[in-house]
Amino acid sequence: MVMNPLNLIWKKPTEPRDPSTREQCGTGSTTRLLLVLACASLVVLSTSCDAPRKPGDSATTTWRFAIEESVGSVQYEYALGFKRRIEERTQGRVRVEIYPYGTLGTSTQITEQLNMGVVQFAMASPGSLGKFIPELQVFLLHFILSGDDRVNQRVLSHPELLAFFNELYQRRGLTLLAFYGEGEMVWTTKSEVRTPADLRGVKFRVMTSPILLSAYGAYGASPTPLPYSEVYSGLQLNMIDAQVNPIFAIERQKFHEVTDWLIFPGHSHFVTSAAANRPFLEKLSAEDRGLVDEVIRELDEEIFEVQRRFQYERLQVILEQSRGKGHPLHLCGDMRGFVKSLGDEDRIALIERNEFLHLDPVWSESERNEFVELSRDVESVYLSIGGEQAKDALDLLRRLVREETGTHR
Ligand code: 6CS
Repeated sequence: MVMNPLNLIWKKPTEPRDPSTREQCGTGSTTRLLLVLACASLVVLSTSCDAPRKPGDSATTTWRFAIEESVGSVQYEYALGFKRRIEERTQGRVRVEIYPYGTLGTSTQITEQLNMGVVQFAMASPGSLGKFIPELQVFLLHFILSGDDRVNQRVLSHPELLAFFNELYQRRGLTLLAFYGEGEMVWTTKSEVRTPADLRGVKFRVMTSPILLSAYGAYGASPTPLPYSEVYSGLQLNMIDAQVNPIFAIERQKFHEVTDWLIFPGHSHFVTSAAANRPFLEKLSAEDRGLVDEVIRELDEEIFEVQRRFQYERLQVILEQSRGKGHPLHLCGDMRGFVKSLGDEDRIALIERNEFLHLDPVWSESERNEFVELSRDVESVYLSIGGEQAKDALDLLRRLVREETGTHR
């Protein structure tokens, strides 16, 4: 294997100095050494498992799939769906091993490993991969995607969008397989937020992409990049005051235990991508390549339904847990998009039969508009730091949202 340390823009690892540099710098020299050793052993294993097969040979090949989330997450369900189908359809000739978050390092380190071929498949979210493919940060702009999840699903799986971004992935030694949504982004905070004035000075944890710093900076907050694994303790120790993630992630990571408010700004959706190591994919047989494409196509609808079910189920868990522990969460904001995205039965159960759901206050249109106005300035930041094709990416995304809004399939 060629050790080609990312033709991503790569920084020499240094010791962490402050929380804002941690994700890029890794988690300290000992951990880094352990990670390198772990990766090296994966490479050795990978070489021995992937020896060419002769007729009648029963040797199996292992494909490694790293995800940025823990067991029980949307990404885990996606990787599991991939694993089940691939193993079944190759009758065991190919084994898929899933590496949940924490087993191979931070999101940035997972991307490095994908680029080097240590893992063959991985999830790569714009919030972290956007540092290396700046155009991807278009998905981090607020009030850009539709409030309707089905529209977003059609946009994210649109062949034109995939072809546009795949070119950018390919330049980085990766192949883009799919984009998909993981749900509306929700804030958990320690105090009530109704207008940007309430965010002044709030240490708001964001993923590491520069545009997120601008987006939350524009609202008056003090954005603080931190790896996912450090968010809970950061909130607990008051190093940060707030964070943003979809409902299922808040429940999985238990952020609701260390915050008091659950706020629905209705401003963005969590978008991620499934990607493969480019040379690995190019060397696959036509049969296996076709199989990967077939499975990825099937997962588009399956993962949409999974994330939709998780929205309701996990919000219910959060509400019950916070009530049961005598730590009732306050809810506020604008839940229209969130509610619209639920399945019919879940919507009725959430709104009509839910004794725990009290959205108070509901943001007024003018309160919400204050955020909309401030987010406009971030667009020009994106155009200046979003890479050579930032404008093309933004125009394309806007056009597809417009077109798909009028389409019913
Ligand atoms: O906030 C984060 O860092 C993470 N959030 C989700 C929902 N997925 C992966 C990502 O690293």
